[in-house]
Amino acid sequence: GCYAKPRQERRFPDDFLFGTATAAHQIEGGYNADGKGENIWDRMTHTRPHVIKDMSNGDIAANSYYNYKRDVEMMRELGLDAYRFSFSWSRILPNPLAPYEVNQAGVDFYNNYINEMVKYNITPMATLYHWDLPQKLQDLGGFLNPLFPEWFEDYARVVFENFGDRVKLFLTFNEPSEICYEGYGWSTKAPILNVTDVGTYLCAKHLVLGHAKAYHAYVNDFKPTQQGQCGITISTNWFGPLTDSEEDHFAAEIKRQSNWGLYAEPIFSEEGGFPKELSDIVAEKSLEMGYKQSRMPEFTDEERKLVQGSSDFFGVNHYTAYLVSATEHKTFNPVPSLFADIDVGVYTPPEWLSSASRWLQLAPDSIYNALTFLHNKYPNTIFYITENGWSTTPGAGLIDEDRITYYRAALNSLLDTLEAGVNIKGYMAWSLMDNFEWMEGYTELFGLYEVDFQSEARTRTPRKSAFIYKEIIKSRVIDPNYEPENLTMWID
Ligand code: GBH
Repeated sequence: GCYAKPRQERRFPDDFLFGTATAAHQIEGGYNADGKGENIWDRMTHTRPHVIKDMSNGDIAANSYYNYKRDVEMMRELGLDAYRFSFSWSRILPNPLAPYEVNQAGVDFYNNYINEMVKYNITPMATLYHWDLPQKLQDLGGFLNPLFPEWFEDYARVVFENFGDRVKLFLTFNEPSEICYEGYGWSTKAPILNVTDVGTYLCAKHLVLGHAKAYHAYVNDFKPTQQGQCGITISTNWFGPLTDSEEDHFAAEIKRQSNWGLYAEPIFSEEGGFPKELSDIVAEKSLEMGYKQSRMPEFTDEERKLVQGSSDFFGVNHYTAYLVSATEHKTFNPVPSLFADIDVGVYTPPEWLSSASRWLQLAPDSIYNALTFLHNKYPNTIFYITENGWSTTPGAGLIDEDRITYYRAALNSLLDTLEAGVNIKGYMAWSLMDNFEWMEGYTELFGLYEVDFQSEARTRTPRKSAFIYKEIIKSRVIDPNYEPENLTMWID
């Protein structure tokens, strides 16, 4: 293909942060170690193991709870500037309703992890919530309980208090749409509630309020001394029109509003609140169906103001693109539901290179398309790409040419985007190592390092892509011809 164009003259800035990303439940294991409480993934995988493709779980995963020194050694091997990881809420607060009862062993674990990074000049970027809600909060309704924003603020304060002296880049939530749509409005993430009519919309409101409360807690009570930044990560794949028709352009816009606008608009737009056209559609369809009010809740003026502008930067998880049609490629959706509300079809051209994941193809220029769009919509915003990566199947081995093709194409698209004047300060590759891929268990692997899940030690071995990424980080240039001499790793 023509994806990786030789553009050796183009350099990444010296202060650009290259990193990798992981999430607590996907790597840590130690699911009941040293006082950790139960979370929604523990509960779901233990009581309904068949919902996971290979009936696996995150009980041990890559065992990073015990292997964190090796993890940091891998970061040093790659020469990373930064590392994105997440805190496990239930490891820090086994009783999340009693935020003064901190589990010291959990805090010690994150202190050790962070200290080890900082010792080697690796900038920690920490997510407060990457999908592992304490089960007790789920028993009370989780994100659908109007008290959720307060619970989240209490937890956020504990995190800022304990780690904010060393962590200067905080993210409140990872991927609101996957939390709200997949977990509450559908059934492809815990807690698989499948409340299709209102689940996504109610969750969205409480999530952005929780984000805003945590943000203001940081700005008012921690930022003055800690001097860091607090943002949110939203999964922002590109949705373009299938044809140039007006209908397809509108379909793509509605798809964007329902996929990431629901969470980005209230925080980053001038007007605040949920996206306009989508709100109108949901309100109209709700009334038609006999609901007393829109299935999408309103914000009070006070709430709207609290949320508007509540982010120092925009974290983008970007993987791929889809083409959207007003008429073609529609699939069955329950009525009412978010997908029935928007009523559009989504298409992936078969010529795009495919990964091991059904939803992940190499779409040309997708970073450029998504990030220039976001930049035009929300001018003066600082962006970080907080995830981007490629999956292979177990047994595919260490020579991962497709992953290399993907990373080179993505990073070339990122250079195009920087040249277009978009302020992107860093890039985190997903993932440092193979890990528990949620509903897919261990059947789709995203690691630059392979993890041997059969070995007790969970031995980590660099794939070829690790050497390519290392060379890009070091040289700040994408050399399409670079080949490692062998697959022996070293620390520079
Ligand atoms: C990220 O989610 C997550 O943050 C991370 O934890 C995860 O390991 C990583 O990416 C790799 O998946 O089309 O119905 O099959 C990516 C989010 C995952 C959202 C797939 C859309 C489509 C499901 N995307 N999902 S479907």
